[in-house]
Amino acid sequence: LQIETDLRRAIERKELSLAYQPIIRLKDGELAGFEALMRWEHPKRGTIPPSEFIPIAEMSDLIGPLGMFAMERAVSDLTGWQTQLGDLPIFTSVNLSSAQLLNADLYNDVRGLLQRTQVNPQQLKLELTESLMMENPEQARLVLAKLKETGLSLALDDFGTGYSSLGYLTQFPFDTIKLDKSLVRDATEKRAVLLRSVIAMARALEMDVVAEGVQTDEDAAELAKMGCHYAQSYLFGPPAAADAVMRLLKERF
Ligand code: G
Ligand code: G
Ligand code: MN
Ligand code: NA
Repeated sequence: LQIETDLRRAIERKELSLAYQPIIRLKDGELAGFEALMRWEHPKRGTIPPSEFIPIAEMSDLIGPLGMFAMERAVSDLTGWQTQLGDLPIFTSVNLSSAQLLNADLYNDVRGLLQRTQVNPQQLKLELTESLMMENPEQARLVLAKLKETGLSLALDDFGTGYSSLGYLTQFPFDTIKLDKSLVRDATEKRAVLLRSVIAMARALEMDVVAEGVQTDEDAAELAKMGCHYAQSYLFGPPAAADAVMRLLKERF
């Protein structure tokens, strides 16, 4: 596959970058952190979205190096911001493919990165969708537990979509759930009942809740009333490059 060959070279050719989307604390509207989203600027084909290249990486041996690139870049950007501005009360959330959980090196790679950079692990979250987690739940549980021992936290992404099951909330050591935008938008009365219940359940399990794709200030206020901790959506800001984030942080802190 040509695109696989191209992807293989993309890291060393510096065609990959991260875009950071703000995550807002609903209680006070303060910036709480960012989700790091990978971007690929292909020299001939222009910007290729992760929905196209992540599955290709997952089907080859590329997801490991790509995933570590994301984590390393996220940590170095965070370190860079804090070198300029001092310690910041923010976290960065990096996507981890469940295919990476099958990689025996993952835990050592992550631990090595944390030790090498001395980044505060409490400022790092890894977010996973469950799509491949159930292929080998024992392995997934084991690796996630070891990752948590390093002090970072784990978020269950895309909650409320086809794959997710309530069972995941107790079977795996997640600290946070991210409500998928399909569940959050167009909050009809019935959906509000559902949202309120899911948020209450998560809180009872001592998990933080992030609502994705919140469309209006009214919906944000409603979610805050329901006890939802955080929101991430275009309403609060699009994904932005690391240097733009630096300017944003300078204004806020
Ligand atoms: O960036 P965009 O808004 O198109 O994100 C689409 C999806 O791509 C995200 O929901 C996320 O699950 C996935 N994605 C983005 N960046 C990464 C990454 O670094 N690693 C993995 N595994 N998935 C990513
Ligand atoms: O990892 P995850 O699949 O949750 O990634 C979030 C995706 O949702 C990214 O592709 C991001 O660009 C997108 N996104 C972020 N905010 C909004 C929003 O307000 N509306 C919609 N439709 N998509 C959003
Ligand atoms: Mn995500
Ligand atoms: Na999501």
